[in-house]
Amino acid sequence: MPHTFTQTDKSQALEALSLMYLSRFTDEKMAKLARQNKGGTFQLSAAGHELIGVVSAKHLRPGKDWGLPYYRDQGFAIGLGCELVELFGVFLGRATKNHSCGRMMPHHYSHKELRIICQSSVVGSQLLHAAGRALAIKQRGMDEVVYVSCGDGATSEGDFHEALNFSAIHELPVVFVVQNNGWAISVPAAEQTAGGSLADVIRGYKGLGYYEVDGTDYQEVSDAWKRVLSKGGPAVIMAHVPRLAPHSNSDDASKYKQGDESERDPIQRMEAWLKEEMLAQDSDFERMRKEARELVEQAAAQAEGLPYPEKGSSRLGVFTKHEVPTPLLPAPVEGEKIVIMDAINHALDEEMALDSHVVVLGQDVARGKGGVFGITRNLTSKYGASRCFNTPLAESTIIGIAIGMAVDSLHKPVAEIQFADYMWPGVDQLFSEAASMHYRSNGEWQVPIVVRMPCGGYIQGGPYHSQSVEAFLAHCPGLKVVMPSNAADAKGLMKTAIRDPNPVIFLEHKALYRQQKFCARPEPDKDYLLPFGVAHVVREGADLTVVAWGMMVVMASEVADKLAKEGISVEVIDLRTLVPLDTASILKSVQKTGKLLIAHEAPRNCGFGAEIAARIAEEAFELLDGPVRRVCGFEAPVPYSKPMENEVLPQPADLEAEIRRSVNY
Ligand SMILES: Cc1ncc(C[n+]2csc(CCOP(=O)(O)OP(=O)(O)O)c2C)c(N)n1
Repeated sequence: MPHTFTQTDKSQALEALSLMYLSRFTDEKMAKLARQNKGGTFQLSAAGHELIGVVSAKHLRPGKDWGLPYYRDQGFAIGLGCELVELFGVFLGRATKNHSCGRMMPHHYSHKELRIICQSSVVGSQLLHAAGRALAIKQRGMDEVVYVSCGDGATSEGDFHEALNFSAIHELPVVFVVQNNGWAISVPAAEQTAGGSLADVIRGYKGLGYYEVDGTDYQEVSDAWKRVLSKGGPAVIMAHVPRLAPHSNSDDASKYKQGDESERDPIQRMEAWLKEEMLAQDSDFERMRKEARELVEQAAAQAEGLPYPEKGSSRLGVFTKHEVPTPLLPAPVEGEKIVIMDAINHALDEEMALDSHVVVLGQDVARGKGGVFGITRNLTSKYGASRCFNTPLAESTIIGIAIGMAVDSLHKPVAEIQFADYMWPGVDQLFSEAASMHYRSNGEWQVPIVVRMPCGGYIQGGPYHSQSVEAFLAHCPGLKVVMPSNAADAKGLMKTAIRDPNPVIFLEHKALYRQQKFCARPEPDKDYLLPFGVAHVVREGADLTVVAWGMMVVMASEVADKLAKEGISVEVIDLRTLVPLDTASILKSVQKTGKLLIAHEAPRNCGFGAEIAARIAEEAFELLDGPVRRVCGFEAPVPYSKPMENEVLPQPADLEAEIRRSVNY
């Protein structure tokens, strides 16, 4: 017995089918273009996934709600309003306004006006961005929803579970759609998930809605969406779909997959259902298919006519340009001195007072505790629980949530990683996501986050509370890396970091947090900003240049003071920021002294000193009167026992010996 459908129901269903045709024919056309060698080489077909994507898109408000569709979610992209000509343009590597302008492989969607947040190739990482975006929405009381999709394979990633957990804790307006085709390339569900189903695991997250649907059934999917939206809060829609094509056009599914899934083709099922309900007939489908094919052909032809991205453009857009306004204020020379930990706390406090979008997050950062070093103390009581909040003990969550909050370019999350040694679970979010999103999206999206990391040794922290990680961070394009050595710089650099539209890593040496002798300084006022990329000549000298950062600045200054009494004149340069690097100041100094020594705490092998040495050798070989030398940590984890720690980390005596050796060369 046919149901009763309104005219709107009918036109919505027919529109969904038209969009599904567009997606299917786009796939077919792309496959053909790839064979014809027209510039597109890589394709991930969405065949089988069209209905779940299209129907999901039709439940969102384009430009208001947020979308994070994964690579097989072409139906969603087309359904939300992405232009076919741009999808073909990306496929052919041509210049397009949205979707990366040739930087990403096809099917990695990014569209600022449609609020499709730039997608990477890392499966599952976008799920935390969705949760972060939903948190920002909820905190601001906005009537917006976040949609995020992934495959069933991606549900094995930790980020999937971290995102569900975080969304359930905060009851966020986010819908996770798992497009479950039973395969992750060649790995079947049984080898992916214990028992083959995550239903019980997901239901275990209290407060999270769970809806399991046949993702090829128009009514089931529509009903699930209606229930999800009317209930509000976080939900998972587990949609079972077929994968009608191989994983990609470089995959041969016959090597691992038997059987034919065509009877589950969502397009055929949709046509059959429309006929059964007497909403359409064969002649309608023929007409709609013809129209869709024409649109696809037109778009492909138009895309073939698009130019390639401009010559030289591949080197542009790693960072968003940002300059600290001039004139710069000088640091005060008089006044009550503060230590580095106070300076950072005051910088956070002042920036939070100035801009309600500045938020602080991390493990233990909230309330009276204020982080294990007390840097964020008092910020919750002053600015409220939504401005300084604890996260679960999960570094990927901390950085992923910060990214999701920041992408509206309004929020300025300042995330704390409790110890730099524990950044590694969050490094995927940092390196694969935050660092490159601006570049990948051709400047469409920015990630203005600050990630604070207490680091360094000399406090008997042992192998997991002593590491110096700056070289790893500086190696990743798209991250700025800052490390102050005194309180005035710490305040000025932190305020600049918060105002910078790029991801900034703020390294804080634990052993200097309360150091008085060198590090305590009169406190600069609230307008004091220090630009990045400007090294500071801590003391002038004529015989040798020592380049250092963090603890080594303090140590080098003390050793230089001692040697000055013997008439050895050492110039000490504090880099303050490693990225950007002030090579000019080093060159200027070496021009005067002819000798360069680089001091760092991290192990010598591939340390940041190697980079400086290489640059000076390349650019200023003629200025040198001797070899560029390094005083570094030994290539070992930093041991706990004090005598052992002393052997691994550079000591004043090591610095002194190397300075003497270089000066006497
Ligand atoms: C973190 C990560 N590991 C490995 C890959 C390589 N890879 C790309 S797609 C894919 C399979 C993903 O399967 P699933 O999530 O089920 O989505 P489907 O392709 O089936 O739609 C893999 C392993 C990747 N992109 N990211």
